[in-house]
Amino acid sequence: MPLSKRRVARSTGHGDRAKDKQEQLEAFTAGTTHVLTTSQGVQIPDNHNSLKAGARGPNLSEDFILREKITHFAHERIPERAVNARGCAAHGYFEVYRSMVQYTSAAFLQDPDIETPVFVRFSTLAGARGSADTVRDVRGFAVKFYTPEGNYDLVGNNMPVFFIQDAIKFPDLIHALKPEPHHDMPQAASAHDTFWDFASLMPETTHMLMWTMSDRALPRSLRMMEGFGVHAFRFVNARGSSCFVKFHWKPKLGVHGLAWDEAQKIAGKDPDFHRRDLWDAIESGNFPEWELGVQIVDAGKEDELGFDILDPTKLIPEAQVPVQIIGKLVLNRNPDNFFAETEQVAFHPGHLVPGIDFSNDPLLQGRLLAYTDAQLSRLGGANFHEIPINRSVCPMHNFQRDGMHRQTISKGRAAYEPNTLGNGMEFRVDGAAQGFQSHAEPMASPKIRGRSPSFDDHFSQATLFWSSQSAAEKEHIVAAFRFELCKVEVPEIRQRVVDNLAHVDLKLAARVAAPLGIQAPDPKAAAGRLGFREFRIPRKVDEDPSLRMTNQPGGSVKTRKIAILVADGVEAATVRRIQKDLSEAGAVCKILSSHLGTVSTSGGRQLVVEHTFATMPSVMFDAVLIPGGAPSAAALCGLGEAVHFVLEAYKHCKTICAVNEGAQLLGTLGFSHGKNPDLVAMPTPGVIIAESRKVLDGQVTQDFQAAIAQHRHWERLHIDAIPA
Ligand code: HDE
Repeated sequence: MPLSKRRVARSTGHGDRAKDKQEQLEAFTAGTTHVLTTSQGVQIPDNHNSLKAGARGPNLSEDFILREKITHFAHERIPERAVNARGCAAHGYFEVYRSMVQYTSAAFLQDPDIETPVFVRFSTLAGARGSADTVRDVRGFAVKFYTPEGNYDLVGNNMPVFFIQDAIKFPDLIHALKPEPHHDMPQAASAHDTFWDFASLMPETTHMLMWTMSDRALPRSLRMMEGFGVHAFRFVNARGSSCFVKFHWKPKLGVHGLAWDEAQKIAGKDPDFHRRDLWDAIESGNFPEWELGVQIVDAGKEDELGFDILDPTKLIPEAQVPVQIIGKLVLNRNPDNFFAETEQVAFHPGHLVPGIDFSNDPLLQGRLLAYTDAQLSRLGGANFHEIPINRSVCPMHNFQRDGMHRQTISKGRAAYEPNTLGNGMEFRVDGAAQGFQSHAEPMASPKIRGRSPSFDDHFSQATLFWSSQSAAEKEHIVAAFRFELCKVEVPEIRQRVVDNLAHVDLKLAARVAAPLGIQAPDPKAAAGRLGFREFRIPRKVDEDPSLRMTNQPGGSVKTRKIAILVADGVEAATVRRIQKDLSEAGAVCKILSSHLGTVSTSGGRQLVVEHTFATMPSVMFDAVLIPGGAPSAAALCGLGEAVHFVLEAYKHCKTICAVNEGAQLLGTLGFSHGKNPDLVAMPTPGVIIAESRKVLDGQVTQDFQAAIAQHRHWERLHIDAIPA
């Protein structure tokens, strides 16, 4: 794997140059060997037979080789994370584009020539470790920066807001969301009574519900989703001046979602869809990239935002405070071992470095309690910072000692400070100006168990999100609410949800309510029932284009997957031309047929088939090419799985290109083809019907690429009528 050629962040001070993270991990990495030994290093003579009293006799308890092997096996599992259990991760680096010295003293944000090693773990929130990747859910986006001043963790999500405002509600939220406790169903899904019961009684969830019911909850790829720090944090510069900062990760490949029907089918066909996609992209050298953006709000200016910056159910609209792009994250190496790295990595929003500090966001403050506890119970003791993936690359000195699984052999007799016996004053605390300085925010308020009235507006940003969506995205949100609520058995819960939604937008609520067998939505009933104030802070912006996923600039075919459907008699020249053009543009083309092996082309050659329709259905691809060749087209038209492939791709609004006779396969959709006047003409976005001579002069691939770069053609009509 290419090692970065540039300078890697290394430790400063103490004369103890730390290795970069990869070198550090290599010191703990073992390959396989042909000589088997016990864990004590004793060679094993026979790994197939246990020790017995005679060939047919009982086992002997002195068989320490058997006992060690079985005992270790019985202890191989650790508790999964209470939330965000399903995850995958990768190594990479971060580099800042320009010094941020004006705002923060954080060393890794100063020098554009320095690459800081990172380990990034993506996850779903609700599902268990073995659940499917493409469920409707928020995604975790946790980044560990191994900086020269210690580890900094930015433990965020792919949505900029959260369900609740105060940490004290987190266990309630998660208990409602997780499978119901009496029968442990459903897995990794919010579409059940307890979740919507809770949500309908907590109007502060409304803004986040709009996000989770949108296509943001169905990323096409982890490489194509944004990340957010969610809370306001503080930057603090060397002079001690502080400003608020919100963090954003912007994917270079754009932000794209799956169709809901597609996501559900993928969950069955390939539950590892997202982790496989990430792994394959990195293995093939298509390193995923994100840019780091910050929204900076000067101290004292936060009151001008129009909402409380400490409220984690609010975002700062980009139309109000633009995002400044300050650096780049590249993931360029897959882990060597899932358990050792991805499972044992321990994130904590309290892993800070000098120059970055917390805000008083009550959700963030509550998180600070939780993460160490989570690691203690998952990783079995207080020394989890010594696990290789969690070690800092800078030296670490303190007098914490001993405990389960301690690795470090600490020399000397003094395990306290101050001391004169531990090598003189080696462990003395340096002057007060060094090390992590908490921002000296003045505090003078009475203790109160309560919430600021500035947190009371639960709907205006939900309305902002709704108003900012394209027509197609609005359709998807309505359909998602309907899907979830049709699964809710208790009608009163369905009613409460739509009554709440009426505070977001009456038309939205009415459309959601239509198939639910309940009364028309009534905003007054919601307010009366829950006793919330019908309170809205006037918004400074009514729409924010950055909140929608469609119509964003910069789409590309890079790493997009294109299926080429073939049978005997396929016309190969167009296949080769389109394959070449698309591959040069960075797309991945695969030849599919009903069987593996080869098909014969119209020119009498053999074309290698890479996948079958059964093992790689259309939901695994972004676009479809149906080449010409009369025998091939006729064979595909007579093959149910090929016809279904095309119908399903059409239903999921994917780009389809049919050449010459290949267009016959579109017959069931009602398209016309020049040579077949019986078919009904119905031009539709993202469907290209072409003649082979135009393919060979390059025009078709240009159109095909432009259509694929649009991701999906959500505006396509009549898709509900497609039986796929
Ligand atoms: Fe977490 N969260 N969380 N969370 N969270 C955990 O920590 C918790 C919250 C997030 O890939 C746990 O090590 C509380 C917001 C991510 O390893 C646990 C509260 C955001 C991950 C925990 C929150 C997150 C976690 C489970 C409310 C987005 C996965 C195991 C006060 C900004 C990290 C663990 C990884 C994991 C607690 C709310 C993000 C139990 C109490 C808001 C990405 O400690």
